[in-house]
Amino acid sequence: MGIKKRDLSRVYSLIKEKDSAVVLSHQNPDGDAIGSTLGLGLMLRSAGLNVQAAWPDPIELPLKYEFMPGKEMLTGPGELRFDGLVIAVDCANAGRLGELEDAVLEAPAVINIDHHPDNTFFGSVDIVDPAASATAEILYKAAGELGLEVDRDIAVCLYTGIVTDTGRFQFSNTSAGTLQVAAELVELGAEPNRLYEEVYQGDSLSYMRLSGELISKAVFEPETGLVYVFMSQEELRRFGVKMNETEDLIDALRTLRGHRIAVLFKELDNGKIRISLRSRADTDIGTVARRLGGGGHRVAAGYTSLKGSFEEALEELKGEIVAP
Ligand SMILES: [Mn+2]
Repeated sequence: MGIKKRDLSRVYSLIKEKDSAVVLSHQNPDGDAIGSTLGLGLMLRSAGLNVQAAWPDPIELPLKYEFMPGKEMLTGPGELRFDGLVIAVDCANAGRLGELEDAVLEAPAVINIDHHPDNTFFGSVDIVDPAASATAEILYKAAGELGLEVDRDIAVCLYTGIVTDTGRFQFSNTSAGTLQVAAELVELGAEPNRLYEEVYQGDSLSYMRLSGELISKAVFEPETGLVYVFMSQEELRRFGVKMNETEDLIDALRTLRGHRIAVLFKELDNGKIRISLRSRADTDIGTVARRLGGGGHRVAAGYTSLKGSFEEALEELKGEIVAP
């Protein structure tokens, strides 16, 4: 499933037609969501549109993404205007837009740009390419056809999106094409080492301590190949860490020899449990996440459990995972 030229030319016309745009992404945005939102926002702003950028509350940027260009476009939910162009990036479905969902679905023109294989095509125009490593990769490839230019700041945003969604070019979604796009972004001014220092050497000491605590209580089950840990609200409070700092926590579990699936159970502030799943290339956990009401990619997926406790959520997950 590639991107259709006809869809790109529809988006091109909409950009020409409108004088304002709101670019939105999903709750708890990761590097690709943030990089795609700000990168596309900057492209549209250079093309002369008035741009607002947002995701569901809390809108504040995680510390390690504070350096991102374009963050001045971020706007609180109450001030967003949905009468111009509305573009959702990196959102598999409208539900991922949280409290912004209704306004988006009622907007006259919604463009949905994404790379999740389970995207629900909720836009008036859908630019969806599951073969792309990141939404940022789609944006870079589509920019020319959309009449948008990529300058240094935009390259920084898009490169950050690709680096984070590919696990620094090491996950199975990294293709030769991904590396070619990354190379072009570096030529445009994205500096790999500087971005590495910002994103991957940007943890707070409290986060590092929390990470150590969680690793020390991680459980490995050789029979199922599961390695998992539960992170509670009490731990976040005790270590003084915000939820939006914990995006990479699951990666700490993935270095274990012999594991098949890494699982992080996070207690949300409303008491529900959010489950992040990562697998090695031969195990499809996207299907598991969809059966449990969530979604994602083959090797990176997630869902929010309807169970009331970690123990029940763990049993529920085990029931869906077939032993190797
Ligand atoms: Mn993404």
